[in-house]
Amino acid sequence: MSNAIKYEKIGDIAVLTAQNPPVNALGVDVRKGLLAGIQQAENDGAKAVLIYGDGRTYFAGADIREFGKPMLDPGLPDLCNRIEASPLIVVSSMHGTALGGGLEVALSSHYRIAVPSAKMGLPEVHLGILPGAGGTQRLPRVAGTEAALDMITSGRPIKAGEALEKGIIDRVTEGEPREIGLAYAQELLDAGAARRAVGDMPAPEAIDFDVRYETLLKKGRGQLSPATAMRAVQAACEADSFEAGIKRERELFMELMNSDQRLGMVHAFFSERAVSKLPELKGVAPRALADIGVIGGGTMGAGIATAALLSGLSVTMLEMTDEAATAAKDRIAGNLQGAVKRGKISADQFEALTNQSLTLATDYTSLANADLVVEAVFEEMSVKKIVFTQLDEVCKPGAVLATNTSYLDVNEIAACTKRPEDVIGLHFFSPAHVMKLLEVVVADKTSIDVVATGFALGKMLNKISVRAGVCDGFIGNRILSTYRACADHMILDGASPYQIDKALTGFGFAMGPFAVADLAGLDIGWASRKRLAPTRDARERVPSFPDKLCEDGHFGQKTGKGYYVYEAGKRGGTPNPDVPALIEANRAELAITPRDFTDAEITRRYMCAMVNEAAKVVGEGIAQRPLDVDMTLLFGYGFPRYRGGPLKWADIEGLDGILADIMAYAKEDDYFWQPAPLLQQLVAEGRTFDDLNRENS
Ligand code: 3H9
Repeated sequence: MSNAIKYEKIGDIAVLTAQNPPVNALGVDVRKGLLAGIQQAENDGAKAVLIYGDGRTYFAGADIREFGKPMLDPGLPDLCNRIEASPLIVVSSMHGTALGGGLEVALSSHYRIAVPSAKMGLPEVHLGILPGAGGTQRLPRVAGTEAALDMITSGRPIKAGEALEKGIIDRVTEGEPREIGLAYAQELLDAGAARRAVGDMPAPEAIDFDVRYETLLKKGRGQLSPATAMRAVQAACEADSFEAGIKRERELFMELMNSDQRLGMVHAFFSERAVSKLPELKGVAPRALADIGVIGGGTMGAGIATAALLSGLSVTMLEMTDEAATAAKDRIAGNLQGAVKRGKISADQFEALTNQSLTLATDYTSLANADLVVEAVFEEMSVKKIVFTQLDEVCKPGAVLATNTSYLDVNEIAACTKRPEDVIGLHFFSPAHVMKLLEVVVADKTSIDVVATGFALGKMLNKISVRAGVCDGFIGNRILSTYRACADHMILDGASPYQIDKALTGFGFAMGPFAVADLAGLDIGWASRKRLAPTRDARERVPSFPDKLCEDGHFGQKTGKGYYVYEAGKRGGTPNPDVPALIEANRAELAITPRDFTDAEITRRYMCAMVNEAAKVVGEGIAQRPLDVDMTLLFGYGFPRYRGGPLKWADIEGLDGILADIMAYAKEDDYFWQPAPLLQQLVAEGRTFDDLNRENS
């Protein structure tokens, strides 16, 4: 028997206990142990088998680290079939998270019981695959086609109570999984209950699968796993036999397992967890966080305050005047009302958060007791310096002083205080109570426990926190300005903003760069261009059409007009008919004869620009690892998760081809297309960005 499964016989019941912390993943040792355990139970004369997990959970699924490696016997599908075929009564008792292969083992058992807090689901689509151990065949047989499709294509787990209602489990009982499982198994034996194999149940009812397939593909913006998983459920309904359905599931599973999308999504799964685990923070205790100050109650400050309140922190909101403070409170209350609507907080909690946890202030001395203050005032160095000078005067020793700047030099801000070691950048993304990304910007003198505190705050606020070094735009906005510049160059040379947006949503981005610019506000880029103008290299190609839009007062969605025209009450916009003339005028000024671009060329150039700048960001140490860039783009910039991030995409695409294209583009513009030294080095050494991830995690 393997160490991962403990075998005992208690009366007529053989007990198989999974002992594979932290989540009892179904790695090869667990699979071997389960197989041997079933065999031994049958040899020992047991009448029933109980399967449950030690520690925090029943099996949380197949061991994702085994993906892409040669499959070691016994495979999970065979194991599930073997469990189901056992002549003994097999009972699974679930707690924690019975996910993926875990739920598939439970569905192969003949009876299922769970504690009320247990959650269960088939989240495989989020890893770019589909349930591959009978889940697409067995779940619709117990829950019906629609319920199964919903769970399988969304990957959303459900609670035990709902699983009971849907017929996925037989009983929900308070208690320890071992005790309730043993009692249930004994009760079944005492009642002379029959073995009950889900595979023997009738096939579920068919629906119009072709229509559903198209809907799923469209909804997934090119993500294949939900639509392909649906085809496997279709086989459960339409195949000649259960075995034929399982065979079809296997074919589709292998198709996805061998896809680039699986590589991208598994990279995203592990990177999401690795990103905040910095080697330098091991053993460093963060400073205490209970009271937070926020300066500035505009959209950003109100969003940060909302996120802090929702995570249980007390917030003092500092504004310039009573009226501005009241407006800030209204914004926060509006955000919190959204949380009430979504069922995240109750009406009573809303009252407590807005009237007890939130304090309004117009005087800096109100921040004297704050453990951390984050400013979200106007993006202008002189304004930031005034704020930090005042904070330096009033804040208690040890308070963390944070700036939410998106571009400015955090070293310069820190230098205007007498405690630069306490100063850090916390770059939130708008709306800050919704967007998952937080860039923790570490300045030259920031002390390590302040960095740890930045990450601790990110965790409390349920953010994906990424460490960034100081440079113009840090990780995300620096890369954004490069790929946006590439898009602008393509427009000067003949493409339209609408073709570019379409090509990039076709690639899987949530929005194209021009729709994003309209959403963020065109004035932001305008201010940044003006700021950089004095130091700009004469060789840089800078278009004038974006400035013209701003000069005419068109800042995007907030003014109703930008690259698109927005009508009140309507989602999205339609192309602004004034924009082509602005672009043509700009081309005429520069004596450019426009040419045609294919969508493929647009995407390739855009991605090459993104990867090249990302490689510079890693090479210069602004991001410590390629995965930090990938998570920044995924959680803050709408990069398609199924592609893993720009540097994972680059690895999959082939770094040598990308470098060759950059060199070819450099023949037209050798200032913009300067190849990143790190990219050149990796190509020369035949290594990948993922090699760097492995070396630095
Ligand atoms: C599948 O089952 C395929 C089958 O249909 C067919 C096969 C033929 N494997 O998230 P946490 C690690 S696909 C390996 O921080 P939490 C995780 O990386 C699978 N490792 O904890 C982390 O490691 P580290 C379907 C795994 O409490 C540590 O465990 N199942 C796996 O916040 C703790 O994880 C899923 O997709 C795994 N399956 O959340 C479930 N799971 O400490 C994926 C976790 O080194 N897992 N690890 O960073 C989850 O959703 C969450 O981990 C879970 C716990 C909710 C379970």
